[in-house]
Amino acid sequence: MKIFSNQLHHLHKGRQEMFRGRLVDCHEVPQRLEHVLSELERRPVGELLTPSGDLPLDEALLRVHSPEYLTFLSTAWDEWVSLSPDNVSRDALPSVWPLPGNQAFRTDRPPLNFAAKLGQYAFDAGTPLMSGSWTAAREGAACALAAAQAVSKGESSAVALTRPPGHHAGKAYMGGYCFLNNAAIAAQHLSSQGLQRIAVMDIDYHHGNGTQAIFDERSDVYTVSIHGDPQTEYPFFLGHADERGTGAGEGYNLNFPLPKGTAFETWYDILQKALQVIADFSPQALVVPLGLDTYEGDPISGFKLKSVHYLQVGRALASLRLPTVFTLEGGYAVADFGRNTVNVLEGFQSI
Ligand code: Q9C
Ligand code: ZN
Repeated sequence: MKIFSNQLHHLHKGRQEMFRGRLVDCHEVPQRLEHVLSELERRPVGELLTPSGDLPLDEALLRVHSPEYLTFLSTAWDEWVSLSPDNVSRDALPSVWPLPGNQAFRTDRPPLNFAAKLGQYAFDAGTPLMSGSWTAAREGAACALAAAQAVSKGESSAVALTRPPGHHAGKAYMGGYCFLNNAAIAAQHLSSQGLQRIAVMDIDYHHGNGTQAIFDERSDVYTVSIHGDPQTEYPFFLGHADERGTGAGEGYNLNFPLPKGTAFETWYDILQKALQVIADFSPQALVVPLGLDTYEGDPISGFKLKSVHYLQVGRALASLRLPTVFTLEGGYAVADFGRNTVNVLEGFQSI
């Protein structure tokens, strides 16, 4: 198993996020990844690598994200600082949005104001953009691309230790601590290399809205997600069971919303069901957006999985016997994050 990471993830270190009505310290912190790396030193489950510098990253990003959005991300920090020199020590957070639907705000006249642009490209106020966000997100995406490339060249599995995470990011929007959709970049790379059926099994606590939306109209990438019911859980506005895909993609998305408070036994039954659906699709490869915020100790989530259960989760994923790419998503019980992550990988490797 090849494991890709990059120390440049440290460049993304948001200060505060809007959370339950006030600004709180960010949950998505650099130490998360350091805990995974030190656990991997204790329990090596694969070969630790840094993505090579000559990956076709720009093409890979443009196959998933819009050019306007990528230009926005790559210039946002400079634009923010150009508004006021004081902004150097402040993160950018959106505060105004063009509410969609019959409210009829215009989106045909792209704003020049930076706060308005941020509202155009971000769907929440929980995702601070700071000086290093673009570089860190880009290098994280490079890990996802490198992992997908390794698998498409014959490696049986590869892991991208991505930070910031990615599964909430859409074609042209950021949110949920995510900027670039690493799992979609990996899946799209496998598709571009000629695979005709790819499955995505998202096991983060939160619905993988970005990945679902990116592949919504496609029948060659089957997106499946198990998550907290969006009626009560973030991201609220997507992730219901009746979302089965659109047009040619109809029948190729499946959501399993579960109530907050769900414990392992119920969650695991649903995982088995989801994996059977994936097996019936007979995919040629699997992408797993791996969130560990299903953990009982997670400060912002509501499932009740225990550390030991993640070994079993890894074994269940491996039972599909598919070439597999993991991307790292949520998980905010920072001190236990390394153990939980490596438990999945060790369980996966034991099959
Ligand atoms: N402002 C991932 O696990 N919570 N993202 C915001 C409302 C956002 C989680 C609360 C949770 C995002 C990758
Ligand atoms: Zn999550």
